Amino acid sequence: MRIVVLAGGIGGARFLLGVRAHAAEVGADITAVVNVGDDAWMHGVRICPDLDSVMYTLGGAADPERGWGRAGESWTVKSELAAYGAEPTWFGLGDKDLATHLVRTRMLNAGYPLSAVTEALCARWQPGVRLLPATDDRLETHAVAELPDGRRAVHFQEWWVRYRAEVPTERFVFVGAESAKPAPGVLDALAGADLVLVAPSNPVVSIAPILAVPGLRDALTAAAAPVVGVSPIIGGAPVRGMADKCLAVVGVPCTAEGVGGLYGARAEGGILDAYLVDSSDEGARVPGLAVRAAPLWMTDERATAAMVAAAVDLAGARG
Ligand code: FO1
Repeated sequence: MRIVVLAGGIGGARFLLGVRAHAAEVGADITAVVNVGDDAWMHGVRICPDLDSVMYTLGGAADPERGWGRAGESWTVKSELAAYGAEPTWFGLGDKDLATHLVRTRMLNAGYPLSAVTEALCARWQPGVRLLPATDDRLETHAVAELPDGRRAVHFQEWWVRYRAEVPTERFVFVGAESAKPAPGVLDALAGADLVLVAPSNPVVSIAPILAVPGLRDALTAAAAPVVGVSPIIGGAPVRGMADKCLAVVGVPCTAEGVGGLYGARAEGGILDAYLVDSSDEGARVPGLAVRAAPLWMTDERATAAMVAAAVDLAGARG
């Protein structure tokens, strides 16, 4: 069985732990198509937060509380940079994490595409799933917001980390999306999938930038496989992160139904065939979608694997 997962960072990584556990039981292989909209150049290195969160989490090296960066991290370089007044001082660049960015930057500068760089980094971490960036091209999420120095576009990382999404924000722009191409393997993975899962990631700044890659959304809607979404909102609140603030920017209610409606039913021009909501959202309805309630708290790998089994079952039931 071939499972393809569209995923962002922290929530996507936790979800993929469960997908991997479920796949081990049923003998499936997994391809994760991961968001690159968070990616940024900082201090001269290329940082890929969502790819790294997935790689470190599945490689057993992620800091469990933060969900990003490495366990047992130190911040010597960060404090030395600050001593020089080298901006951005607001970004948490860890010493161990920096090695990943240095290797990535050296390979990118040598001409390797991001997908090849990711494969090389994964040789060390052995995540147990194939990790593909949504695109090898530059696609960055920027936010148009009212900042202390006026209204302007700011990179997602600054919006998210420096301003904590607490500035009046007009919209998100996926810079470079119009000329980006799906990374090698992405379209084939979608075409050959037996099941596609949309992880409980931030629908606005993690899933939408994946779908913004020209050709990717069409490949998803044309896929023979059932497409099942997992709600990132439980009882009207995001499980973690700031999906509520992101949904407000695009005018979507912060509810399981709101996100289901944002994704939409494939039969009606959307991307999903079915949608898993938390037990507390039992009774949620999304036009054109088969909706089922199941416990969605990813408290541990077993709980998440049970979620995945429910999604697989729902996909089959739909078929
Ligand atoms: N998130 C923060 O809230 N503060 C940070 O200082 C921070 C540093 C950081 C460094 C490397 C990395 O891969 C991720 C990092 N993140 C940080 C998370 C990052 O902002 C992600 O884009 C968000 O978590 C959204 O997925």
